[in-house]
Amino acid sequence: MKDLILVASTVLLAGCASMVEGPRAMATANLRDAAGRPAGTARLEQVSGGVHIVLEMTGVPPGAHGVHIHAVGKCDPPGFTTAGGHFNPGNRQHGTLNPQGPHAGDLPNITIEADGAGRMETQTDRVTLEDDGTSLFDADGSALVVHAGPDDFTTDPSGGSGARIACGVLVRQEPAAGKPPRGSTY
Ligand SMILES: [Cu+2]
Repeated sequence: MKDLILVASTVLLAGCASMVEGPRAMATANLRDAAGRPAGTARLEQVSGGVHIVLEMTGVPPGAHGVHIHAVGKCDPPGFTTAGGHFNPGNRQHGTLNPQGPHAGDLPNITIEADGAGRMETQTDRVTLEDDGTSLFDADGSALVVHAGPDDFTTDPSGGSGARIACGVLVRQEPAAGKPPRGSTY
């Protein structure tokens, strides 16, 4: 039994050692609706091969809603036009189904259930949280915007997704020293 415990703890230690990496760039956005009420939170994390994004919303009309990263880190209600157009350093057209697309900031729709809550999780290799040409932390920052209707992933410039109903400025989060990576249980 003692041997078994020794083996088990050795395996655990090896597991920990393999998870020790440099701090990963992280960001969050606290979204508010046009009336200024909290509407949800987005968490972004730089991972190998892209940026992992989790968007959780509450108090939003049910149905599918377009979600994009917009080019300017400003969310002035009620129209949120200060967030600018879609984040598009590659000067493409809108839409992952558009042959001339997509914008770097194009993301999947979020589906909101009857209770007004919804969750969208995705990963994109078209943006980074690092210091490079596709960084979301460029000179004027970036914002996450949710629209009134679904994005058709084709129609330039915003997929026919209608008015902007929620917006959150992306804010850098410094990973706490020694904080275990996402998904770790200890
Ligand atoms: Cu948009």
